[in-house]
Amino acid sequence: DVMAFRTGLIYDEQMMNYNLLWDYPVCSIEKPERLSTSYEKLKYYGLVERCIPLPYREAIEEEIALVHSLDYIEAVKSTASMNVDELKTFSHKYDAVYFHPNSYHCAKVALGASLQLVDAVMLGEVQNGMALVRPPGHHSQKSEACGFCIFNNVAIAAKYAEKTYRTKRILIVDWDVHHGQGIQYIFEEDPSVLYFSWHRYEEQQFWPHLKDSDYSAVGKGKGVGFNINIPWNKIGMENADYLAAFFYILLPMAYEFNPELVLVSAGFDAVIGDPEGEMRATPECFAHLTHLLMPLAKGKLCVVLEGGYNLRSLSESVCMTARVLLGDPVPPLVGEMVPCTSAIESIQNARAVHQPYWNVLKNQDCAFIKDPSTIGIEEDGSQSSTATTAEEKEVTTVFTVSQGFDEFMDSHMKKVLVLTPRVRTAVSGCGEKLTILDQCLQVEKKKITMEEVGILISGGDCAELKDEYLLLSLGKIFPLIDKIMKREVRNGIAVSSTLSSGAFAARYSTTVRASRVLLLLLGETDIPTDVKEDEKILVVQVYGNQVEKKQSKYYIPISWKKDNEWDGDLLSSLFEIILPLAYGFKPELVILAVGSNIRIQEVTLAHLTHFLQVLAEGRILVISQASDLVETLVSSLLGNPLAAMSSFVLQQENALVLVKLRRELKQHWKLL
Ligand code: X5A
Ligand code: ZN
Repeated sequence: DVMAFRTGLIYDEQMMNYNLLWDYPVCSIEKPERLSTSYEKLKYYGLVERCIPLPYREAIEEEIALVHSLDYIEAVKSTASMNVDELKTFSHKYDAVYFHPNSYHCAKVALGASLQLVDAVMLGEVQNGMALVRPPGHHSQKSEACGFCIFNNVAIAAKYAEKTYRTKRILIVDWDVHHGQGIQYIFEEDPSVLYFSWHRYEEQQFWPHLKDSDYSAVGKGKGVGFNINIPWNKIGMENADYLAAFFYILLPMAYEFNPELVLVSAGFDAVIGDPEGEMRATPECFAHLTHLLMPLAKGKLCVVLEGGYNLRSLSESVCMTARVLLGDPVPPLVGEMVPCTSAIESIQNARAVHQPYWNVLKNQDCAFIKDPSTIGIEEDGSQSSTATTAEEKEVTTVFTVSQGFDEFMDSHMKKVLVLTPRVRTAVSGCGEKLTILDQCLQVEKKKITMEEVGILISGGDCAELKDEYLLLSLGKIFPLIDKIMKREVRNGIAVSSTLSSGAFAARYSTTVRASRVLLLLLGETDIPTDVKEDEKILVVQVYGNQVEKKQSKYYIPISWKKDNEWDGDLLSSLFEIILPLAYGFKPELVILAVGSNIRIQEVTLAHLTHFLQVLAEGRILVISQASDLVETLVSSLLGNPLAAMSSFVLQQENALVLVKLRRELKQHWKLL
């Protein structure tokens, strides 16, 4: 299996050889066990042996100098021969950082490891990878250590990639719970690096207490628009809040930016149990975030450790991230998926302040929210069901003190344990012999009778049943659904001459243990009324011609006003409507039915297929009306890296369709 060995892992015990030598409470949480525990957990889950071990190296001065001043480098170098008193004095010149005689060496190894990872990914030796390093980097600045950070590993990695590989656009995603102000300062005037950070802020009450961490810091000079801050003004942010930030801000902007490399400043201190963050994301949230970043930059993704101070939360989250890098299915998120009022306010304000710089935001609803108490109240004064308040969240605390954190984690991690079917992709009757089909399981078709299908759709409006092609298609589709629902295969694909087979497939799925099915149809076809009304089936139909269709809770038509080249529009609707809706609906199976005469590119369909695999533990059935799309769709189902989209625009007329739809959907659905 080619894909099993695609993820590089860098770790070296050397980076454990420094620690705090005096009493300094703000720094006591940054300890060597952060690395060893993470690595042990990776071994425990059998993930280390599935990765390609990459050798570390020490960074050289020239590389450190890509970001830091020579004076600062000299100063750090001099710490190697200091005694404890000198180290203490030196450390206290900076904010929340400590030095040890071995710090300089470890900082060079941490940076060297990050650069090795960039090399391996850029040279195609691995598809993606993770560097488990300490000290972390994102707070350190040109001439300053800060917040446990000495050299800015990720910022230097970006400069290094630009210099070595002539990379023109790099996205840095900083999902650490602290603001990587160091990275912001280094790139704030640089349009070649898009920096995204969310962070605990509490209206500047939280460390490092900077006005620069607010959403208003959008970059300067040529770099204006290329710095995205999402300040969290409340603690207790949950999975839904983080996902909302990805769907409504990061993903649309990242697609428009079209990076050639993605670097993650991967702190795991936004996870439940972390003493610094006091947030409540669960480890599998990072599986989702990782999966959502993989379509960018042709899959060139480097994850570099930053913070994370609860050893259990840290190590479980590291494992979740590594698993998804390796291509494993993404575990489901448990609990209600509703972002809180305060998170929505921050996200909305970040959208508003960035609206002038990004086309994807141009024709959307992006008003500033000045008074948080008005969120969720419609213009007519009615209360919308969108948000819970942070106070409401307090009530739904995920674990109780009496139960204890470890017990909570034990039972939680059991709940999100996902089996990986041995076979990834099954195909049935996909026509021509493509070599890529050799990597798939070929499934025999079944003979399906009119009667068997007739019971799935009631009433006499089933003229299509007389269509022998429909029965032939369903003969290919039903066995695939059986295999997917029995966990014998992860996903499947069939060619069907008729798009309406999607509706029958969805209905059939509900008879074989799929309690909820998301049916996404691309193209024009009539959907039987009882499928539209079936609350087990959420139907989203996206099509190019302007036929008005009546929307209901479980049937959502998205009809583009401008019906040519709706690639960007489709992905925008995916980020801002379909995925948020689906996360709330929690399907156990996704069916994607792709019509033959839709005006979108193959590469866009590959991206769509990747994103839909974030749902339902990757259980997806693709039905394609056109057989020439099979190769691209199968490749995406197999988890292969995706080509970049040639352009990404949300057309003005279609942005208005989304705005209107989102307003209407608010009546029935949350997370919107
Ligand atoms: C890398 C990181 C946190 C520093 C906190 C200081 N640093 N109070 O998470
Ligand atoms: Zn942090």
